[in-house]
Amino acid sequence: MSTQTDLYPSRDIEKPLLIERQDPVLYNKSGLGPISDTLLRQYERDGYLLLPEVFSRSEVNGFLAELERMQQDQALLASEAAITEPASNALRSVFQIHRNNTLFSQVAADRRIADIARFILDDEVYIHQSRLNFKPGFTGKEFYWHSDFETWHAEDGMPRMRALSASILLTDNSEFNGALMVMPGSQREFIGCVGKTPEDYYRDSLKAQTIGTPDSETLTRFQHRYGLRSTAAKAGSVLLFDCNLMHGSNSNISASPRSNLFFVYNAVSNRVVAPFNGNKPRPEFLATRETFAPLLSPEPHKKAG
Ligand code: 6CS
Ligand code: FE
Repeated sequence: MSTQTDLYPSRDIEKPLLIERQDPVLYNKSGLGPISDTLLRQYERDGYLLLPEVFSRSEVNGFLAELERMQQDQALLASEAAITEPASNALRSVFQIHRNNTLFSQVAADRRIADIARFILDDEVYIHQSRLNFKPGFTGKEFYWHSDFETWHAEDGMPRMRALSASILLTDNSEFNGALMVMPGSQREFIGCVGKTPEDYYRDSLKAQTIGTPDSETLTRFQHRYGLRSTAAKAGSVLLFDCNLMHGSNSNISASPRSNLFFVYNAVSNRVVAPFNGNKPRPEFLATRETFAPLLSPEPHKKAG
């Protein structure tokens, strides 16, 4: 167990907990960011922001070509970073694409996203986790309701809520193919979840998660309090969302894949420590620890002096 005080206890608790967030959502409130203050305040209020068509059609086509190449890459498919669906051999996710793939490592550092992450978190950033989610037509299964931070805190030792995810849509995400659903505003409360983490739980959780997901009673209260929203959008759009936003997505029984890139930006001051669930750390392909390196930022826009 980490020697740091645990502000957000979960897993090894007797009943579900509700804890008020102890950290800002928007760390830099100067209003002088790479996007408008209105959008930043919307992010602060809702815990997410959808930026339509940030990447062009031709950029997206390049990403899709790379995705298809990866699906044929036998060495990659045999590696631990490739996760298949729970009941089939269909590819569900490939992790650590910011290190294993030249094109996607460039996307991770692309200033259209990284600059916003640096501003919101008011720090230099590094990639805590990256993945390509395929959610293929017919076979792509759901992601149950969860807060990412709950897992990164308990299983990876991320101390504070000072991280955000950017999901880059490679296909149109719609109501039919399992677009992400969110509870706007839910980032302001942390739900401690009951259930001890089994060792090497990631082998199961990356296919279908149960431990670290909230109980139905608390989720019901959350849905009544915050409501549900779909984040359906066109390919090339970017969804930014806070690490503690409650979210999930349905199975894809349509014929159209829902494929997205996913990069987690964490503040360098918020590097992971020992996991708060007391288990050994998860492997590097899921959570950057040994290979920590700040993303190169050209000319820092940071505070003067
Ligand atoms: O275990 C994890 O780190 C991952 N699991 C989920 C369901 N979402 C966030 C993260 O990629
Ligand atoms: Fe998630």
